Formats: sequence, C-alpha cells, structure tokens
Amino acid sequence: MATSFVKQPGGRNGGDWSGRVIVTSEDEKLKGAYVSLLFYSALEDKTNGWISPINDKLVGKESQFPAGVVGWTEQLGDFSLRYFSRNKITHHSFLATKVIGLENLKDSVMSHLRMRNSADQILFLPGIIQVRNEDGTIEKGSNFIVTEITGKIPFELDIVYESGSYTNRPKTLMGDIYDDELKKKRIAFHDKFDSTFHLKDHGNWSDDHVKFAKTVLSNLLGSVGYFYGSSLVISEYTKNPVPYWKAPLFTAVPSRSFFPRGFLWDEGFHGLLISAWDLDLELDIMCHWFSLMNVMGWIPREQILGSEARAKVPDEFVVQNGAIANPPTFYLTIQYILNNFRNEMMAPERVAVLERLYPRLQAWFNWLNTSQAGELPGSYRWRGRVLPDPTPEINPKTLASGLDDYPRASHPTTAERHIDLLCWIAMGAAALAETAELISANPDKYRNTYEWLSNDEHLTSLHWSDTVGAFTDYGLHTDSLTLKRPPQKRNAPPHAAPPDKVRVVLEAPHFRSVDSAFGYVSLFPFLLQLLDSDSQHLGTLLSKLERKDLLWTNYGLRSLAKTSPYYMKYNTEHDPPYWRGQIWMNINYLAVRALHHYGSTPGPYAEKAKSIYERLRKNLVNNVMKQYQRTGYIWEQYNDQTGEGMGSKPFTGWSTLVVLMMVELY
Ligand code: 6A9
Repeated sequence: MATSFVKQPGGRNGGDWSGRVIVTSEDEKLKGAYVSLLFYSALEDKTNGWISPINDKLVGKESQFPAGVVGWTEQLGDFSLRYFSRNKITHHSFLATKVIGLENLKDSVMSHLRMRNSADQILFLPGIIQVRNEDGTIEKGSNFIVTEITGKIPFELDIVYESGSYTNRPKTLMGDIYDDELKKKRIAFHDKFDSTFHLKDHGNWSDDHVKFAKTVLSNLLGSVGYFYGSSLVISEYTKNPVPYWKAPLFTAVPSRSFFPRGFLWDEGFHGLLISAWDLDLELDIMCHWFSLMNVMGWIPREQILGSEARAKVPDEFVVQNGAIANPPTFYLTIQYILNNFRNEMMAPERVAVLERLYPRLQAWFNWLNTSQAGELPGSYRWRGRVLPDPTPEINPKTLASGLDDYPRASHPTTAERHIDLLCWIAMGAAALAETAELISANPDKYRNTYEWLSNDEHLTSLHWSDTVGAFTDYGLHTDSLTLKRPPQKRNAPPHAAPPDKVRVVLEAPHFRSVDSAFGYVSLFPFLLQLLDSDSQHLGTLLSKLERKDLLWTNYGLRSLAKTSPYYMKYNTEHDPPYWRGQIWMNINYLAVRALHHYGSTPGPYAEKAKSIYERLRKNLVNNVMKQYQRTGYIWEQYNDQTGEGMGSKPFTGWSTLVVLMMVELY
C-alpha cells in the first residue's frame, strides 16, 4: 500500500486535503484478490460538533459509490470527507455510532465487523448503530464513523476532505488533478532539498545516498504534528499527580508508530534538521515547547497529551515530575542556528521571536542551574535516581539524563555529581550569552558562568580521573554487585511464580570516581566543545576514541567501553542493556560535530581530530544507509558488533542526524 497526501490551503479553517491509497501486489497470484480498507473518522472527546454518514444525494457524479462523511465542528466549521476511485469498487459499507474515548475505536470496530458470506470473505459494517444510555434513552447522532471500501488488487482510492469555508476553490484534489498536484509538490521538495543542502558539494555521494538522505529527512519532517491536551504532573507542591494546563504542542516525534509524542531532549536534536529546512517552522515548534514551561522554569520531559496518547503509555511513565530535568538541547538548537543561519535569524520578525523567547530561555537556565545543583559549587546532579530496598536494578537508572541505564554511582546520594549535566548547563550559558548579544541584552552573567564552568581546572578538579585518563561522574559507588533470586515467600500459593531477582551488594561502596564506565558520559566536555583546543585532556580523549577495545567500531562510537563491567549487561533480571554498548546517533552526531570543530581550530590535536572526523563520519553514514537499504528502516540504535539496527523502528527522530553529517552542518 502506498499512501500520499496533498493539501490545498484556503478559506478560514485550514483548507482542504486529500489522501490517496494505492493497493498493488508484486505477487501475481494476489492480483484480483479482495482488499478491504477501513477509514476512521472520529470527533475527539468534548468536541463541539457533529459528523454524519454521507447522504447519497451529496455525492458528486464522479464517484461510482456513495461513501463519505459530512460534519461541522467549532474549529473546522462545515466539512465533507468523500471517497473516490478510478477503479471499480466491489463493496462499501459503514458504521456510525457513539464511542467514549478515542482509545476505544478499534474495539468498537471489531465488535461490529461482519462477513458477507464465507465464500467471498468480504467484510462489511452494519450501518447506524445507536447506543442506549443507562437510563434507557437513545444517544442521538454519532461521533465515530468507519467507512469500509473493498476493491480488487490493484486499485486506488482518493480520500477527499473539503473545508466548507473554502468556497472558491479552483479544483477538487482528486484523480488527475491530484496526480498533478502531488507531482508539483514532489518536484518542489527535490528542488528545495538540493538548494538547501548542496549534498554533492560535501562528498562524492552516490545517487543512493542522495535518495536515502531525502527519504529520512522527509520522514522526520512528516512526523511534525499537532497535539493538544494536558500532562499529568507531580511536584513538591502536590500530594498526588495533577493535570497540567491544557495546551497545544506542535512538535516532531522520535518514532511515529512507537513513540508518537514529543520528547524534550529529542526535540532539540530534531530542531537541528528542521531549522536547516525551514527556520520559521522550527521557531514555531520552539515557541510551543517554551509555552509549556511552568512558573518555576521547568518543562515536562515527555508530552503525553490527550486520552489517545495516554492510552498507549504504561502508567509508570505517564506522570512527569516537576523536580526532574532532561538535557536542555534547545540551547544547542539555538547555538546552531546562530552559527549556521545567523543572517536569516537577523530578520526583524525572527529577532522579535527570540526576544519573546529570551525570558523563558533565562528561566529555564535559572531553574536548571539551581534545582539541579550539586553539593559543591559549580557541580550538578540529575534528580530522580531512586534506590528502593530491595532494588531489582544493579545500577539505578538516570532517566533524566536521557541515557537511562548508562551506569552511574551505584548508590545515589546528594553528594554525587554528573559530568554530562555540568556540560549541558555550561553549554546553555554559552548559548544564552550569544542570544543576549544578538538581541542587545547583557550577556555578561552568562558569559562569566560559561567561563567558570568550562574552565579546565574546574572540570579537572570535579571530574577528571587520572587513573583512567577520562572525565567521570563522582559518587558513592561499588562495582561489586550482583542479582540474586530471593527465596519464595512462605505464604506463597503452590504454583506462584518465583520472585524477581534483586540486587545484592557484595562489597560496600565508597565515595570515588565512577571510573568503571568509560563511555559517552566520559566524553561530554569534548562532545559539547568545552575543552580548549590545546587542552591535554582533549589529546587524551582523542587517543581513546580510536581504540577498538573501548568505543571505536566500524559503525560509530559505542555508548560504553567493551572493557566496562557493565558493557551489554542486563540492569535487572528483565531489562536488557540499552545505553550500555549500543551505538546512538545523537551522541555520535555531537562527536562528529566536535571533531569537526577541533579539526578546524588550530591546535596540537587538530590533525588528529580531522583524521578521526573523516573516518567516524563515513562509518556512521554508510552503516545507517546500509541498514536502511537492508531493512527499509532507520533505527533507534545500532549494534556495535554487526552494525545492525536495533530497538524501535522506524525511528525517524535523531537518527536522521546522519543527513547533517553528510552535508557537514554542525
Ligand atoms: C515507554 C513504551 C508503546 C528512550 O526517544 C525518546 C526516548 C529518549 O528521549 C531517551 O533518551 N527514548 C531514550 O533513552 C524512548 C522512550 C520511550 C519510552 C516509552 C513506553 C510504550 O509505547
């Protein structure tokens, strides 16, 4: 099935759109087989409006079958949704009924689906089904209409939405007109891609590479969507989770089929691609995210808005905690925009957006800088690490950092300090100083903060370990831990499942560098370019980058050194490794970007950085493309032994950063 859609703006409510579904088969034997398509039209909860199955008389002569929906809502006004086909349609039917909650649509369809007869196996729906209220009265009208259309392979179908307020439309988007319009949009996309990225100027990329880059970028752009609803949040001021205010969110998502919702730190990375494509689109997205900031300066990390989104998320992930942070990657987006698209950004209407954002950019910084502070001046600690007793986790996760199960101090304490967080905050200060300069505000405070936090002595005294020659976290830590199954409870029923394994501490922890975990976290002062180009630490880290027993692979940098005792280890009996060896594209992008920076800044390590840059960039791009060609997907992460895609797919979020590596936009 190939799907496409085309829009036609007009009228007062966003205009028209049409979708097309083409059903074909490469298998000759399937030619002529029946395929039934079911289209859902539903009103969201509490929408002021109605929908109704289409009346025969409303259907134009173009269609051989009367199928569709008409309706009105407060936001959309009048509209119609009609189905057309250039082929012969074998059968159509509909269901019109009332459901409570968008998360129940599938159940409703399944309970009403019928088979015409067992010989032809054609499905049909029963028409209007009225729902009886508890008091016996009948619910009038419907908020859910399913249209069933069956054709014989091959066939195609146009789904045509027209807005009532658009009265002078030049043409209806269907049939040949749809073909023409889609073709125009395709050509426009290719032209814009070429003129935006000049891909061929940045390497001898094959046509396959170009096609790949276009495909993955358009998938990221296509993931941008509009959400509306409220998060469930908890904070020191609430006893139980309470709803946040209802708000719209315009955002890209990491994976449309697996995580179709906004994630804060993912979005800063998406912003690097989106702003290169369309700066105003990205500013719009950023303004939406910053509108979700509360009075403290906090923005919820995962945006599960509306009942439909909520229904897909296990309860333990739903509640967002107002004390917990996530890497402030929008500062990265801003820095990148100022570095790469400064002239466009200087347009008065864009400067005005930045001026409006600035107080919130500051509030965000103030919140991070104070609420995530560590015990020592200029040190920081991710909140939200918990150590229940007994704990099923070998090493308590740090979801706030975005690096989930990446090993940290085994025993969370208020004295621990996290090097990645320090670096994110320092980078944020630099981005704020640059923003302040652009809008003629005073950058001094942020410039000074940046200078202080990124100072070599400061980083070294809080985080450098001479023993391993790398930056590390600090905290109460031991590596002598294991998982053991506790004895079955005395009163357990005879066939009860055995209890889950729990962590057992074999040797008491003590305060020290968490130096048994060389990996992404150890690289942060380099990744976020805090190190001076003549820093010895830079030299040491660069020589480690190339070592195959540590992070180097032919497919990119792995997240955790092979020599680490946590490398590819389960964190509980049931949690497989996630950030413990796998190759992730967002951090690899930061590495490539840093290598490019140090490779083009004069200094004793410039040559080395340049040489690593070329190899790492090539390895990453070629592997992600190879896996795409092999499987048809780009993936959440990549296997460090084989390069194979792992985790969720399609993951068209930050894995798409390979496109920026190809065109060297950093
Ligand atoms: C749990 C699953 C059907 C995990 O890309 C989004 C995030 C990153 O921000 C984070 O750094 N991913 C990374 O460690 C995916 C998180 C998905 C959680 C969903 C529920 C049920 O969904």
